[in-house]
Amino acid sequence: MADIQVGIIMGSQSDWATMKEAADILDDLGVVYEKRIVSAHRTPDRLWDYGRSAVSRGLQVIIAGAGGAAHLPGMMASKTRVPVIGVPVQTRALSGVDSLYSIVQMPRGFPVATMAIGAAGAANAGLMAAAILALRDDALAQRLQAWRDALSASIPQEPQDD
Ligand code: RP5
Repeated sequence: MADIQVGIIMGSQSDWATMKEAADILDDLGVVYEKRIVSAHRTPDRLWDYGRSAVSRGLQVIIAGAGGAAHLPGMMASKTRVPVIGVPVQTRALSGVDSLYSIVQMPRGFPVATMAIGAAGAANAGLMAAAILALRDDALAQRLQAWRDALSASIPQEPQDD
């Protein structure tokens, strides 16, 4: 079995509908990943173990999604030097602005590459992870370029009536 390149982690089962957007992109591009529920608040020991072992397990990028008091991406970034891409999950109460603010404003020294709120952010996290891996993987770089070209080609010149 191929080595796992990307870890997709999320604070709750309820985040999966959003984070699946990242997984779908990685599936499309042939990137090997794992998906785990790792909550900063409900399973802090799991978070610690995941971060402590990320380098030795060969993970190259971690995509971390959480909503509300979204401390998972930042805490993971504090625990491992593996690059962390943060996805603010959209919340009902505050529309995900709470998630965004919880993730984006990291203190100097421990960055999280923060994406947009919600599904688009999760999809872009998958693309960003692939772009990082593609720096050292020519075949993946070609697949990513083809994916981008296909998206561009799918955009019509003129808007249509609904
Ligand atoms: C966060 O709390 C999770 O990331 C999730 O977005 C949010 C709500 O979790 P549930 O109450 O739906 O499990 O930790």
